[in-house]
Amino acid sequence: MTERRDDPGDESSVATRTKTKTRTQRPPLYKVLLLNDDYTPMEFVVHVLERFFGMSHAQAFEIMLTVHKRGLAVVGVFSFEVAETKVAQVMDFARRHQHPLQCTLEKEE
Ligand code: TYC
Repeated sequence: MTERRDDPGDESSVATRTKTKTRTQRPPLYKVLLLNDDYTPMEFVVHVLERFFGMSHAQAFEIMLTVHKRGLAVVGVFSFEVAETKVAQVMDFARRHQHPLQCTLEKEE
């Protein structure tokens, strides 16, 4: 006699039933970090934060001071494409004005 694994009366069919696990897939996010240096003027950094990160003057000034005092700060969290674009825009703008300002991205855990 042939054993039928899909026979509902057969105990083995219960154990082999597939459970579908639904996991919500979040797209990875990236922090954009601004780094301190000794040469970039404070007003230039404030302008960068207003121009590329849509901050108010007060907000931009506060973040600039955080970077100045602590060495770095997260200035925004974005998708990879947006984060990469922000970094490129800041680095290009700083380079064109001959300031050594550094901006980088880091994947969020
Ligand atoms: N440390 C700079 C100064 O004293 C100011 C500064 C702030 C530079 C933030 C870079 O990301 C920076 N002129």
